[in-house]
Amino acid sequence: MAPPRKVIITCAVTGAVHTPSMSPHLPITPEEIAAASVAAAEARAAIIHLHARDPQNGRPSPDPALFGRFLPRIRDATDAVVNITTGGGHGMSLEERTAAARWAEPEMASLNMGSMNFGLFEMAERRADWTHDWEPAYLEMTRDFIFRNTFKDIERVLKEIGEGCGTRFEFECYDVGHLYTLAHFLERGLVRPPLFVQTIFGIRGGIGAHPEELAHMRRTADRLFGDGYQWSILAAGRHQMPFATMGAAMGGHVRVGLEDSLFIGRGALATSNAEQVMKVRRLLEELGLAIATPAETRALLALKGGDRVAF
Ligand code: KMH
Ligand code: ZN
Repeated sequence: MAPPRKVIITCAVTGAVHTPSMSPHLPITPEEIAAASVAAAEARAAIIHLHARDPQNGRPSPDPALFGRFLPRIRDATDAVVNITTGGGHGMSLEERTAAARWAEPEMASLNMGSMNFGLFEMAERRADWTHDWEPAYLEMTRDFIFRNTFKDIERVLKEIGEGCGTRFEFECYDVGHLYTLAHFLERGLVRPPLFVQTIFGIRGGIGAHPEELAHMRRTADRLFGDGYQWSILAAGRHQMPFATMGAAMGGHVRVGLEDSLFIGRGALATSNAEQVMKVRRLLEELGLAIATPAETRALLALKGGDRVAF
């Protein structure tokens, strides 16, 4: 019998989409982000996708000094692959968004493959009580906000962080056009296989969380990248676990974490990132799949190794 396929679990522990009033379990301080990451890795997440937040008020922060307070702790306590955002938080400049990755030279960084609307304002409509004034303002401003990722921006990240730091990317593709943009950079020789393609469903402004879109993104990526890519799936909010399950059954890797959904079930907040990792792991194992270790993940994605980072 053939051995089971190895599935990479990425855990995105805090992000820049949710705000502190939405869940008491969202990691905020460097200590909380480090502890959440270590627990997620112990639950068998092979990749930890990281943003930082201002420890005083929980606002997304690009400050490399904050990353510097949790990255060494994660490195010392786990073998997980560290993946640093270059998407940052809404309203940050590209310079700010890339500062932490340029400083840390991680094995992986995210790279968002197109400019788009990225609406978070519906989350502001759903609640009246906020701990911090910045929270409703941050969500509301996305009615009139373009998440900027031009060809020039993408090329700059590829050069500065890819070529410059030996970092490889989680290519964040929120719609079909983003796959074609990635294919364009492949044709120009600015990215090389194996590509780690993170297909994202259910962001307001991106492709919807419908099974037919999952199949469409898969078919298009297959056509454009053939066997030169590893496919991963993330879906926002309540779609997180159903899409992880469907995507894994179709041959994909999965991403979970409180960046993408605050919930563990219908109406029930997840009490930790590790709880979501354990849940998706159970689902994968029930499907007869195996969980990729960090070493297997490094081999699948051709990463430089955890000993070749700058933090
Ligand atoms: N928040 C996710 C939908 C990034 O960090 O570059 C996408 C994301 C962006 O993870
Ligand atoms: Zn992110």
